Amino acid sequence: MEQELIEAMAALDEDKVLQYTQDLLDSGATSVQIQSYLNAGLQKVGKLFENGDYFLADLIVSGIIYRAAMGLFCSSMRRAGSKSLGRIIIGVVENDIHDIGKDIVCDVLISEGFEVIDLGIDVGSRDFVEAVRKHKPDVLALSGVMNFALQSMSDTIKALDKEGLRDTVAIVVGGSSVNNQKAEALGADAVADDPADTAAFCKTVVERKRHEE
Ligand code: B12
Repeated sequence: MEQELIEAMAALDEDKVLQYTQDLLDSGATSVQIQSYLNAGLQKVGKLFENGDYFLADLIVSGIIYRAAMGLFCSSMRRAGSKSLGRIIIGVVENDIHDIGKDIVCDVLISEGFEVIDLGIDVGSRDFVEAVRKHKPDVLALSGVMNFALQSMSDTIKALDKEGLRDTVAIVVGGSSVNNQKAEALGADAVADDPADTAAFCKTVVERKRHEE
């Protein structure tokens, strides 16, 4: 059924994507597994777009279908009531509007018990700086998918440095624009492509801070 889900996502067949996602959930597949199949389908959509077989409208539809499928299991991840583990600010960096990955990271962090302040998409360095100054988060999470997102991430980290705020917050970067090497060059504290890794990093930061207090 995995391959069928990948192909249905690539073919932008919403009914089938929802049906296979539900079938996989019923048969005990984890949300992480299902996400990996949906992502593989999106990789194919990206390739079809690159080759000129798909157009912008198809990318838009792929995003809508992906979110609909995620809706089948993400809502159950939300956790209410318990005390916040720590505060995270997250946003998609300037000029980039791809927010599906960022939203998955948000859902996982919230389900793990963090307070998440989501600044949304196309967030400029000045807005990140103001948000860090105002909310004093434990972690700032920067998301970027486009190649040029690296420049926006770099601008944001430099702006925090200039304002004397860089050392007040741990920075994790993610999204398909970054890897370990690029994150190091940016001056980020960590890179993660897996939302669970992000949550683990945030927990380490918060525990270390509590220890030092
Ligand atoms: C859906 C989609 C769109 C949708 C986005 C809808 C939305 N609301 O997000 C729309 C239609 C808006 C869109 C627009 C464009 N897109 Co587009 N899009 C895609 C597509 C098909 C899927 C992206 C996606 O959502 N992937 C799934 C998510 C779950 O993956 P993810 O973002 O990487 O997130 C995961 C991890 O990276 C990580 N993560 C993400 N964020 C963070 C943050 C932190 C802190 C951490 C720790 C982890 C983390 O966790 C997530 C879960 O595992 C990709 C193709 C592809 N295969 O990636 C092209 C793609 C990204 N798009 C592309 C392009 C070119 C464009 C446009 C320029 C098209 C155009 N001509 O206008 C515009 C750009 C608009 C802009 N300025 O941003 C190119 C990018 C090329 C590049 N690398 O620079 C791609 C690769 C397609 C291609 N092969 O050509 N797109």
